[in-house]
Amino acid sequence: MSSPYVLYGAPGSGATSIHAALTLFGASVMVMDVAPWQGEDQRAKLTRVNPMRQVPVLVLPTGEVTTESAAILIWLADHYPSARLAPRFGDAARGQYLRRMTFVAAEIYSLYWVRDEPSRLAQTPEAQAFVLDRTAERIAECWRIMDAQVPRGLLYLLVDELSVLDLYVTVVSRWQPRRLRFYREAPRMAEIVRRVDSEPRLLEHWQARYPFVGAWESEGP
Ligand SMILES: N[C@@H](CCC(=O)N[C@@H](CS)C(=O)NCC(=O)O)C(=O)O
Repeated sequence: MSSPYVLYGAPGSGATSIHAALTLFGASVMVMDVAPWQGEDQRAKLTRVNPMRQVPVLVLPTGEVTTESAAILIWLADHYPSARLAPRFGDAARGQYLRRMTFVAAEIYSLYWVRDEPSRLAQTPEAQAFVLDRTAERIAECWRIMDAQVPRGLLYLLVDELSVLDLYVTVVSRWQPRRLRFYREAPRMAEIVRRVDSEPRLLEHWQARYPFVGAWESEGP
């Protein structure tokens, strides 16, 4: 039997979308619950595998260490072509797929470096509140722009089939400023993420790693 994937990341982190993909592939995975946003002790647990001391980190069965959520999802979808979780090279939707995966990582996910710890860029509580407010507005603008690019009536973001982009957006859209704001800003994507929330093959995974209770289907700063 081959070694399992080793996935670093606490429930609700970016690792949740990768774990969802691995679940759909039927791959075996060992999870290391590390929450680097909780402080130095947690970050120290990542130094060996990721000099950025962030999650997700995925250690492949070969021992190779991979980081960067979008790259991991793209790599995995290509590695398991029979699961059909991404347009293949040469498919019409491949360009838009790569564009949007990169957009989520670069324009939205990267803002959580400061949102998770606003003191990294702002000293006073007032300045920190300002940073949270401005980044929430920026995230809302990004979702609006992305929503306008989704053709009406599609079952999922790219075509009528689930892809890793849907898993990625479903998880990132649960973070602050959370889903109620997301639903308002991105009504087309709202229907799609709800469809992914209730994907039968993932219900157990969501329940274990990002349960449908608590704050995420609400509004936050
Ligand atoms: N560019 C990275 C960003 C990863 C990231 O920001 N992860 C968050 C958790 S969801 C984290 O580790 N935050 C702790 C920190 O930045 O110190 C990726 O796309 O994987």
